[in-house]
Amino acid sequence: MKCAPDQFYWAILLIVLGTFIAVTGCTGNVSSQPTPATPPAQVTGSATVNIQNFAFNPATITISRGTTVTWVNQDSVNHQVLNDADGSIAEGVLFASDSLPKGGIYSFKFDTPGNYPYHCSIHPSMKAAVIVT
Ligand SMILES: [Cu+2]
Repeated sequence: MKCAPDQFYWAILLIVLGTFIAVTGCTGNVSSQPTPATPPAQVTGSATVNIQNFAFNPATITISRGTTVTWVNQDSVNHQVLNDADGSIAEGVLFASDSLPKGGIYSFKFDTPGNYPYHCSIHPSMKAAVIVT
């Protein structure tokens, strides 16, 4: 009778150990594999650039890739957003709005990191940039 409790505890201990080994044995293979480099989380947010007083506000906006930028024309004159010519990339090839009247909006989703200078084709002095990280 004195031995019974000890045997009981040993049995429990063996079951717990066995379960522990079984569980860690299964997951051990997974965790021992090299973890593939996970890309930065793709943020699918949104950002707004106001076009006001013949200027883009903010003039430089930094966003995560996957973010959609929406330009809103607050001026009473038309503006047109399009990417600058940059190396082999021609003006307006990456993104280009129509001529936006007051209240007009244009949205573009930036999926690739980089610097995207742009301007207003109607008023070339209006320059700004989107930086995608
Ligand atoms: Cu303009």
